[in-house]
Amino acid sequence: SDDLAPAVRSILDAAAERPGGDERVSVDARSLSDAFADAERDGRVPVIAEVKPTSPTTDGSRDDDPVELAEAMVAGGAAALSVLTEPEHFGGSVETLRRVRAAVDVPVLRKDFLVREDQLDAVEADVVLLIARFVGDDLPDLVAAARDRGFQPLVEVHSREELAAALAAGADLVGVNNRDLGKLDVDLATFESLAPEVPDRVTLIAESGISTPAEARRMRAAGADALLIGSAIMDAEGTDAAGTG
Ligand code: IGP
Repeated sequence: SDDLAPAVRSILDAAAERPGGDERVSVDARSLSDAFADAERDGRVPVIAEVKPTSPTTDGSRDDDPVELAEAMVAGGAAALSVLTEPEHFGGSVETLRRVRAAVDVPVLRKDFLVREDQLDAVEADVVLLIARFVGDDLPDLVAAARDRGFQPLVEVHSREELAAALAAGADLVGVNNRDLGKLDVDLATFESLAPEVPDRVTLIAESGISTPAEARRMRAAGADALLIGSAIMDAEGTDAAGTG
């Protein structure tokens, strides 16, 4: 029914088949909002730096050690990390996330296309991503299931309707993805148009397409509490995590 780029459609089809964990996890999560507050106090823009070995919009794959990259990102000032765990299209794995989380002390987001509650149990993380467009009416249940396990759920939206669904589901951590998963194109105006609709009590993250200090400033000026940056930091090999503002 949903009009998705073929790459995204095949990611989702594979995600629906992916098994969950055998045992229910119970996480002692590192607080994302504390990490953001610490960064602000030190005069750093709160950045979630993403370890993304490859993606449907990237040429080729990087073979840098993800743990070394993650450590460099934290040393460079990243307030938190995001680790892709989707195996087929992003080169991720839950094992990589486990190793990264053991190596750093900042909160780590599990970036994946989770569509079922049991998939939350695959690995411990501090934050889990729930993409409103993909989970549809299951969003409130998945938000609750994530919290029951100790995760901080980050609900990703790209439209006014999805934002309303996220708020109705009780999300207090919302990410606006500037990338349209239907067409895979990026427009920073997406964040600018949705940010004014987000209540102050919600921690608001600008996701995707941020690759220059000017773009980082633009998202901050529009109300971003934090920025989720992948490709630009991967291209800089972790050296630019603190250079965004
Ligand atoms: C990072 P970028 O343009 O800085 O590499 O984007 C992140 O926002 C992007 O990887 C992302 C994503 C997602 C990936 C946002 N939402 C959902 C996979 C699934």
